[in-house]
Amino acid sequence: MTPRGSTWSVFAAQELDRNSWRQLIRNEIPAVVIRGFATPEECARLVERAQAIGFEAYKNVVPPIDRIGATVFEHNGADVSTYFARAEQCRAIQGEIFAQSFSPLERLMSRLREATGAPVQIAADPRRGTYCAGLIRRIENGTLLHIDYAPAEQPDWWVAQIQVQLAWNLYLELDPQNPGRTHVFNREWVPEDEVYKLAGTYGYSRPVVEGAAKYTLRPTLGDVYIFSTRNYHEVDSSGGHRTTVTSAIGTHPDGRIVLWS
Ligand SMILES: O=C(O)CCC(=O)C(=O)O
Ligand SMILES: [Fe+2]
Repeated sequence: MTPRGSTWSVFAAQELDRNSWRQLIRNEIPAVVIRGFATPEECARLVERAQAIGFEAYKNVVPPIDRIGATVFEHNGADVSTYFARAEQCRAIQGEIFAQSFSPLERLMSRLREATGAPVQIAADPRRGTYCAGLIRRIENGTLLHIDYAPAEQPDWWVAQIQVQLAWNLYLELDPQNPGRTHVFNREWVPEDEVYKLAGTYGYSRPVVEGAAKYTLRPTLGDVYIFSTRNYHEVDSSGGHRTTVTSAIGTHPDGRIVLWS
């Protein structure tokens, strides 16, 4: 049953093509999927290479999340130039890992070009430098209920110009019994929601999604899921390792699609 007020016409991820992309951008569907994006061997190889380099924990995040890469999230506020210095190092590390396995980032960008016909680029601020896109991440203890939306969280950054913000996640390593589901609510962040923000955390309190329709994604190995991260969402704890490659995707007003982490 479709709860009242839902803007989604279906509660399943649609295979990526020009039509599903347009529907996703308009928040008419909860997610798109690219099945068979990577082989189990490619996934295992990338995880092995990432593990050899070593994960680090996000700063000040509870429950803990491990990652390889730089995030704008960890440099919110005045810390913009530190991010761009880190982004450069992270591109080098990422280049090394991808060279020894495969580049999900290049593959994703070409799939988006094919599907949308739009130019797809790594986000670059003409004044400050190029963003890093493509985090390798382990969310194993779940997340708080949250959004990822630059106009709300990084209003002074170049990426805050984007209109729609999405995320792609390629699931590289999952516990088959308990892969850690992702719940996406049909409820977009608005500025008035800041009263629901849980002080000192990145999370929001439950009442913000009261009455909202929910789509639940049970991740599958080697598949990419893309959803709008302006919609409130949360991840369950998983039974074992839960490793992804991920970045933000934004639609720029000039028609470009840009990626960053
Ligand atoms: O790992 C996932 O399934 C989604 C994580 C998340 O919150 C995001 O990609 O924005
Ligand atoms: Fe998120």
